[in-house]
Amino acid sequence: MTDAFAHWRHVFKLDPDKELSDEALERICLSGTDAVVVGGSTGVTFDNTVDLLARIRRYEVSCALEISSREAIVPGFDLYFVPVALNAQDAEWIVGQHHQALKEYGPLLDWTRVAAEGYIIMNADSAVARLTSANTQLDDKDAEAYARLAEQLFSMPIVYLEYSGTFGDMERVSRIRGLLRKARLFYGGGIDSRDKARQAAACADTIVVGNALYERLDDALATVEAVKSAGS
Ligand code: 1GP
Repeated sequence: MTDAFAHWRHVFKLDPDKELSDEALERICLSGTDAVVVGGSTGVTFDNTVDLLARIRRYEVSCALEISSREAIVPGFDLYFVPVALNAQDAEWIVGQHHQALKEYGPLLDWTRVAAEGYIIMNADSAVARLTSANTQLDDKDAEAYARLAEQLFSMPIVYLEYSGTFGDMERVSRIRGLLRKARLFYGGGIDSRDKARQAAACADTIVVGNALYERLDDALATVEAVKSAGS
């Protein structure tokens, strides 16, 4: 497994199923973010993933693929994140898809570029929650138990608190970070301003900015500087 993400503080997540102009992509890739992650819950195909990778490769920024569909595993990324939806009620998204993918690609995989992400899905109203039938009715103890399960039982290098589409409970984010010893805490959801970026960066190791890129590009780009100036 790789730990190339060990010092990332800020990440932009790009959805291959959404349109982005060349100019916007250039601003994103030259923004100073630590990495660009390509991923999405629906409509991700081999073709739209290859297209986006080729466009990102014009720049030097690190580029990871978060594998969401086994039809869309594209070679040529620096890193591959494999999400495991810990609170999914549909086992397809815990081990099912992964099992099928490894049946097909297992012998070809370069494991030095792969890292598992233990996802804890918090927003019932998000595409990922619907897709995985996630049980999002989690109290603090539930969320903490999932974080321990990811880190201690499964030795996952990343715990990902996914509030996709809504800004989360920063106290909870902070508490979970406090109990992790080795795993890195990724936080994503609703970061669309400098202020929210700063708040989230104070509570998580790495913050992920997604939707705002498509809705409020200037504000989304400003999150990079907000995180860098907040330090580590
Ligand atoms: C989505 O966690 C990321 O997977 C980012 O969430 O799109 O709400 O920024 P947003």
